[in-house]
Amino acid sequence: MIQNQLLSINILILIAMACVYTTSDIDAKSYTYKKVRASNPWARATSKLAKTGVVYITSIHNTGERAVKIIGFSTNIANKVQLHKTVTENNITKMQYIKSLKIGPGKSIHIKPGGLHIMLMGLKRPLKENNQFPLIIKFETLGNLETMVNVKNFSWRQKKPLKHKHMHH
Ligand SMILES: [Cu+2]
Repeated sequence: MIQNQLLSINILILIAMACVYTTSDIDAKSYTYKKVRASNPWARATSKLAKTGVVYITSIHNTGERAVKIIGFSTNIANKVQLHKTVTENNITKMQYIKSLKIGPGKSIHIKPGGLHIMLMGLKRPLKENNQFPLIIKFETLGNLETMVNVKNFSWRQKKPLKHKHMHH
């Protein structure tokens, strides 16, 4: 009886350790303000002379019952920040400026490679791997969601960053 209990406690500890390991391993942080949650803001590392940079946010989720509207971004690392969409027309790929973006109640948007991106223009310093910088997401009426962006070394040639196997329990 006592042995059984000890055994189950051991298993619980193992499960708890596995959870801590997997969550810290992904290094994806979430930032919440009122009814909006931004998960995993990250930027691609740039060269020393780069004047532009790109930020992605894996998801921005609206947990509320009303639509919210993103009306802009701000950061202290660049002179200007804009939301862009990559569009291909007649074999020409262009970037389109998206002035505002609505997120319906219970819905999410994804700012990820190949679709939307947040463009940093007039970079004040290069984006170095493993560094962080602040990025504010401005919402109409709601206010500002403050996040920290992780700079990652991501090249288009390499496939998706390696992911460790997820533990099921
Ligand atoms: Cu762009």
